[in-house]
Amino acid sequence: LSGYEAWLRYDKVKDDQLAAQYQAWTATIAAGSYKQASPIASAINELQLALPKLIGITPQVVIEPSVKQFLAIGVVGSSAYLDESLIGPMAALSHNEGYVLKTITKDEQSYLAIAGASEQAVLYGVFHLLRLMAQGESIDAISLSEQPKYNLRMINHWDNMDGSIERGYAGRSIFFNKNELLADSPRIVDYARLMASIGINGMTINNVNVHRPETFLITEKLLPQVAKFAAVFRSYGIKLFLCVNYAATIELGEVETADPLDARVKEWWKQKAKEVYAAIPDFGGFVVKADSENRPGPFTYGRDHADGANMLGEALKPFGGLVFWRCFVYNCHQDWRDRSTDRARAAYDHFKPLDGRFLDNVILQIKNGPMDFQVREPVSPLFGAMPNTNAVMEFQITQEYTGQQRHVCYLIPQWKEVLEFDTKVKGEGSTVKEIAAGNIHPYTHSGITAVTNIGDDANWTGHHLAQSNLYGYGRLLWNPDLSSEDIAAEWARLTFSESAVVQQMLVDFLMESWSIYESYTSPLGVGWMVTPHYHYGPDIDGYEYSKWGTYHFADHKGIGVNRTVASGTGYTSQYQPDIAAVYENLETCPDELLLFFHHVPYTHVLHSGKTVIQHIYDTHFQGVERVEYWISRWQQLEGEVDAERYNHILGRLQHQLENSKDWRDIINTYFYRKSGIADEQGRTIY
Ligand code: BDP
Repeated sequence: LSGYEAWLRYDKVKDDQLAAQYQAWTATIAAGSYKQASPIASAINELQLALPKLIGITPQVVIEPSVKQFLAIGVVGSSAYLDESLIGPMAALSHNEGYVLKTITKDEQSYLAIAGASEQAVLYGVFHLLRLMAQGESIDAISLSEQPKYNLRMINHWDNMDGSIERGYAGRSIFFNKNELLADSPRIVDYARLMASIGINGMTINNVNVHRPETFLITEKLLPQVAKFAAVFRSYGIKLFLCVNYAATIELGEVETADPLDARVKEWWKQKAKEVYAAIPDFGGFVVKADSENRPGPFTYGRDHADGANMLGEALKPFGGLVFWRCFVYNCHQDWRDRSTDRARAAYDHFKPLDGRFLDNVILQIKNGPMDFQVREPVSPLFGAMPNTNAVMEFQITQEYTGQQRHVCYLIPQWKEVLEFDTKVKGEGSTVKEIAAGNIHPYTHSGITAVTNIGDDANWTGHHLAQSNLYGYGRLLWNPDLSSEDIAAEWARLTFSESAVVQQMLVDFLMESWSIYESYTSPLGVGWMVTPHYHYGPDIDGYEYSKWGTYHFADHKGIGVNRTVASGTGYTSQYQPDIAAVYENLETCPDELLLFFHHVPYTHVLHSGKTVIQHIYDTHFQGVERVEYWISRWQQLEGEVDAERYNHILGRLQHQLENSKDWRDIINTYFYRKSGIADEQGRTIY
């Protein structure tokens, strides 16, 4: 199989009894009247697509069912079957995206009700039902209700209009090619289906680095085409957003300045917003990368981020639009000889003083760590530090620094660690999970966003197993209390096969994969050591003497970045005192982040009992061995998984093995030569 259907395969139900049960409930669908191209229409399409595959029937869609057993779908209260008194008082239905699945018997008729608080919620309910069926769950006597934890559940694409994707590892853009918009591509609908099935409700389609061609997306030249994407998304409950160039006024040659306090600039954006909303009445808003990595911003005019963001916020406000203002702001032109500045501090130093100055429809978009999506980083101290400013957390699904979809790296456990982190900003229990839900500070808008990992490869994500990150991302945003294992198991079942052996193998492998990748790449939280710009494969000093601020400070005595208040950059002080104390102190700093916070000799003994140098050697040898082990486990599945996917994955695993050997040998050799300390076990180091 190509993998194109991803987790919406709807494999035939093999158990006859179950199939009969599903048929009885779904052969007739009471849907009332509904509009074409609405989420309800999408829900019905999905049922019509799925049921023939799952159970070999084509359902009948009716307004008034005369049969004794059926499926009733719709917004709560929209028909007699979905009356609130029958559904019962369900808290979920007080959330606009909440839904109920319930079997009801009334006047000699039995039906399975999928009642949503909105049309979009009904669509989510239908996907839920199909997920249950695809997993072989009984749907007799069902009674469940669901609502999402986060209101903003976003996906960011880093797609360029020439069709390339910044940090894309799965082919080219599905939205753009040669500066044209692929608005009629059938792939857009399938993509919207995949996203809606995991609850995504907002999406940017273009890169945060907005150059001239993409600036035209907000002009009359391209808006009609953009509106076509928005129409597809709308029918799946997804709002379309665009990334804009902060200096679009200049880029389009319409006003010669981008000063946010200049009346002409303000007026230009107000008109622009009008124009955009005329084309797309439910347009979501703008995402902006300003004064970051050579992108223009308000600094040029001596203004700050609040001035810049609010200027756009004001323009969008009359239409209910939002501004996501990214906090990935640091000096990327620093002089490496002057290492007194610390890139990790930058976001907090720039934004914290601005708390309370941003408009209500402005949301700060904060990367999960203070650096840049490394395999291991502490949680950004900025998240939760601004009680009076809306915020979303930004994750990276695309595996820029985690193996570029050639290596397996299941990221759900990493994101869960971030979400469970207790910032203590308002005492115990101030976890990232609750802050992002707006439960700690009374945000008007909050949630989670992430840079996605798809392209036009047949299987969407390059590596088949990388689909699990996309699936898991959506599931986690709906319910962050799901375990990483459960998400992996659900995904494996839906995507691969009902074989318990296959599922178990996939779950176990996925669960270990992040740790495996970490073990043969840069050690103990220090990060980087990758080929500059490309960010794949080992290059230990690749960034060490460059302007990007990403250093490890290895010399013949030791390694690590001293970020303490006592003798380092003072970064630790950006955390609440309790947490700062844990990181500040060598005794309490967790091993996995040791080199992020401290510079230590190679002979420093970790909590694990090993020296730093021996830890480096051991993990690097083990990492490669663990890849070998998982290849042998995968090979046991030959014949259990379709040949196409089996071979594709095997090929990628072998590539991962070769590359992990490079990492092992280059890292071990480097540290052996720097330190002159031999491996206790006398293994080969070059
Ligand atoms: C870095 C990427 C770069 C992005 C930047 C960003 O290397 O391509 O433009 O993040 O988030 O991780 O803006």
